[in-house]
Amino acid sequence: MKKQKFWLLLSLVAILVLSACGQSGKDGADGKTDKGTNGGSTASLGEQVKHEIIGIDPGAGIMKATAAAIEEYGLTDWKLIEGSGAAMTATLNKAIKNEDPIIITGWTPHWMFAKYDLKYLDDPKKVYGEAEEIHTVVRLGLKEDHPEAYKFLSNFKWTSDDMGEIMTAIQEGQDPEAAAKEWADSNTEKVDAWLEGVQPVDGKSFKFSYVAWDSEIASTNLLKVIMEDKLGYKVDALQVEAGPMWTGVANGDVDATVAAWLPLTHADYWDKFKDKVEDLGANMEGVKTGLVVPSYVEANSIEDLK
Ligand code: PBE
Repeated sequence: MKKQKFWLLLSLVAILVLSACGQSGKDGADGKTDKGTNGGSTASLGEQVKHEIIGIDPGAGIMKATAAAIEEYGLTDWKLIEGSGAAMTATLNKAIKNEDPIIITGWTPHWMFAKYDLKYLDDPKKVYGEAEEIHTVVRLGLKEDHPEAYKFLSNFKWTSDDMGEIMTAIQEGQDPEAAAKEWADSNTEKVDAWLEGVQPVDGKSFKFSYVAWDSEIASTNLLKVIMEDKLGYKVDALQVEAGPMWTGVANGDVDATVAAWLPLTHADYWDKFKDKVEDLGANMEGVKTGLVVPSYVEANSIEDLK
């Protein structure tokens, strides 16, 4: 009888110990307690984000660059998820609220760098290029047909801080045109410099093409309100995908775009259309694209994703 009790007790202890081990093993594996914020995490960053990079619209140059990065850094398990700029920032916002790891395709200027604590992953192979700029690209014949707009667009040049002010106002809920108007009203010195020597017109029509990237929503709306309020144009801002944005200018349906990222991001479009458009040069310098993560994510380089 005594012997039986001993064995019963021993097996009870064994069951308790085993189930406790099983429990802690589970915690480590299901990823719920692993935020990838510090050591001690068992799941790799890749496992935690299911080897997904959150991308944007498929026509964006950054999607092509990211496909090249996956190839060049040997990230064979990784997938690039298509979506849109708005879907990407919504996913980012949710991840940051939960302090979950996430990897997105990002770019500067963008309001997300002011709102969240983010970092670019280093790109030692320079897959995302180096000195990137945003160019103003116009249709052939614009100088003859719209000399005033041509001159104004040739003068247009601003900084990422300028653009950031409009982007942030829009992100905080202001209507894009209203945010652009407010910026133009409080930056008259800059606006007047772009308008120098440009004669107003009498209700001529003008068409921009752009993509619904937050940066381009800001720039295109700014030019629309200035050309309408100060120069008397009737401006149409056509929101399309990146391919049609370039095609429209190349075939003359559209007068101009201020959303051409060169030399790298839109290199494909440029190679295809360079003989059918006129490049008025950079309207902004020092812009950037790449893979971006919240700063609490441990990785610092694209190479760390392998
Ligand atoms: N972007 C913003 C665009 C250009 C502007 C970086 C998302 C692109 O990748 O084509």
